[in-house]
Amino acid sequence: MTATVAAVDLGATSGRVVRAEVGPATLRLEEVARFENRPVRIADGLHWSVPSLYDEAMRGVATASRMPGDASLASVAVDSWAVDYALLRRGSLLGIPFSYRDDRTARGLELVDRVIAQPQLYERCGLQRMPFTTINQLMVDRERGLLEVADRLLMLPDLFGYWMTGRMVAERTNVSTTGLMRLDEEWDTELMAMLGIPASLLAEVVDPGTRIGPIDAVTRSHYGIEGAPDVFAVGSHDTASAVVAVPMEPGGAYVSSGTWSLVGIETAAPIATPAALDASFTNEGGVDGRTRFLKNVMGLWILSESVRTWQAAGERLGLPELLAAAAAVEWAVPVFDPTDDAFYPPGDMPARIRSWFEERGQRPPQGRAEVVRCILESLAEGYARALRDAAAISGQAIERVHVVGGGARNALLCQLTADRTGLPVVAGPVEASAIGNVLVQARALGAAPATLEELRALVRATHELVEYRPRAR
Ligand code: LFR
Repeated sequence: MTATVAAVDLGATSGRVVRAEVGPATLRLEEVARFENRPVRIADGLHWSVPSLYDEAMRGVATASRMPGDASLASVAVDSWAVDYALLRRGSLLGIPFSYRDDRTARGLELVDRVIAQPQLYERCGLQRMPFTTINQLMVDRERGLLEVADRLLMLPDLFGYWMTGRMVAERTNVSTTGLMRLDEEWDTELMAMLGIPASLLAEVVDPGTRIGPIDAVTRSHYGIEGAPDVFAVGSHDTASAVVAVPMEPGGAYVSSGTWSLVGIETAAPIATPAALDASFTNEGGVDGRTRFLKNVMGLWILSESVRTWQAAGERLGLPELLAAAAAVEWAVPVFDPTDDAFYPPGDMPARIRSWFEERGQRPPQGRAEVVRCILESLAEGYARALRDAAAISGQAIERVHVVGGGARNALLCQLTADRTGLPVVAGPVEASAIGNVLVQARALGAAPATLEELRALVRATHELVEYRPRAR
């Protein structure tokens, strides 16, 4: 038996809808819609264009439901980047959800720090200190009086689930990125009381694989969705879904490489020790109760913002040409720390890279090719350091590194990662989040194998993977 399902996978720069056929030995995907995700800047800051993203997603689902094939579309699930949320009152959206790149998060961090010190917070939620974490954002909402009017908080995939079905839930892997969930995976209502965030905002927590309900008739008829697909919760945090689709075996580590690079391993339980805190490691909830023990390393965002800056200034070379030029750089380039907060906000990355070196009395890279090479070498070195730390802190040996997501297409980055880690790198699949999304739906429908190990074996058997061997240095 196979199941036909659709994944809505929203990334910080683009979204897509994928239709898939999944069975015990089948995993076939077809992209049916792709759309840009462009944040809007208005008077009070940077927001996601949530209604247009929803509209694009629903049109894609309609296309997926109307495609020729033997089976009708059985179900749909949404995954997206983490931490961002909507506030509602009596079912209506209150304002336009903010983007995590909005600079109000700096104020939020300050407000949280006044209430609880970082080591105590880490013991509770086990998250790396990042400006965008939901609790920081909520403290700004609280200061602005918004929490007095809101009666519900929904993470963005849960908002879409609510709009499709009328049911409000809080999917567990995504909730684990809020700072409001304890390591034992219960809402941290005590912390919320300390911060002045009302616990009444919270929805019922559900696990990946939970059926939320059918897409309602009004939505189906408005968008022309055929049949009556069910909506499922999956690993609605895109990285949780991506990790499901990492074709790894014991000894495998991953780099989920897109806008961000999430570098780490899967562990049976959280590791919120002082060593993990010192190394800035995060413990996020994985599918099937696993822990994603990983570090956020800024990612290809630094490269895409650089290209954007150059193109705005009239540069004609596109990314493929810039990467080819960077691959031809045969001399050593300096490396910067890609986890530095300086690279977090949107803006002129080449200028920030230059200042990073100048402030340290070092010679910055010169010209486009060297800058691109420097970004990729710095990311690869950041991955190598994070993986060394992950192995040392967890005691889990790492023998192989899997690169999934868009970065798996970047041959130079994969090769440099092999060189700097001294480990073989296996690249692919590129669409890991969408694959993890459809696998968890198909499993809930009884069409895909039961364990994560078997799901990963299915990915290995059905996808072409590229291996990079470390070169002598
Ligand atoms: C990747 C990701 C990361 C999260 C960041 C912000 O798309 O979901 O895991 O830390 O975006 O939400």
